[in-house]
Amino acid sequence: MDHLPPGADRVHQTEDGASARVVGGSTDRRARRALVLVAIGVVLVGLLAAAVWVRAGRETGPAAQGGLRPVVERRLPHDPEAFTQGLEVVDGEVIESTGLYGESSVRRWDLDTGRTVDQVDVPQEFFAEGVTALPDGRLVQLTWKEGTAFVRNPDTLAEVGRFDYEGEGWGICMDEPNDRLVMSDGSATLTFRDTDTFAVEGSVDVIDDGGAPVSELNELECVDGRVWANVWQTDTIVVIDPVDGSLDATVDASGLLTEDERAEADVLNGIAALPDGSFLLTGKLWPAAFVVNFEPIEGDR
Ligand SMILES: [Ca+2]
Repeated sequence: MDHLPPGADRVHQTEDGASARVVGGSTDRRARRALVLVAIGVVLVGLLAAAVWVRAGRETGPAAQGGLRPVVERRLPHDPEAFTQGLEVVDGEVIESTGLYGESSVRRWDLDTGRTVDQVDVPQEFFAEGVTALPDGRLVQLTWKEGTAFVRNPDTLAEVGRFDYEGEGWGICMDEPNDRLVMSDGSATLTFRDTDTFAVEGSVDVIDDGGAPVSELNELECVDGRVWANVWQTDTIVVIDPVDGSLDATVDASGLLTEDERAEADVLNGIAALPDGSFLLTGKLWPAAFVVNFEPIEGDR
């Protein structure tokens, strides 16, 4: 009804009111449609504002903080046939795990000369991955898709036991302050494991300063309660706060190899802390390893 006053109670209309209800219903639908359109508009504007905010944050905000780069203190030879999957320094010697089916090994080499002192090959059905030392000194060496971790005598490198686990094994390190192992599987999630049973105790999702997951976490190194992780297929190492998965710093480790060396080598994948606070870095099929310290990248906070 044309004369139906705005806001009139349509439920109490008479016969004409019936048609008024129809007209009124149509008006309601238009109003609802308008409301929905306004709501959609508000949501779209909100999303646009959020995207601009996130983008601005990535360019000028926290994502830029904590940029580090390695300063090479010493270069030493590394077996260019070693497909490095794990690197750890124990009592001044390097323990390295190498991968690939039929070529996997665990080896010990001299930190001064790079010379391999001892090597034990892994059965060919296993693709070895990360390695670390348990609190009692025994080594634990992961395998990629086999669900088996070898436990090894640190003196002979011989297998003395095994742990079984679900999913893939990539990197592993011993988080001594928290008395737990930290393990990566190529995703953005780090898993915490019991040092006696290898049972999962918890996990954390690693995120960058914009809140995006940092996946492809590979070789690990636990240092003073932080977890350093090579990001697979990149020259980037991230420094993770395992309490909330946030990044403390990002290392740009590009430029260690010459262009010629790089052409023959595979990706960066080996990080081990040294007792004096420096680090040992290398990569898969790299002809060299580097003792480095990290310094802030100029312009970063
Ligand atoms: Ca390591």
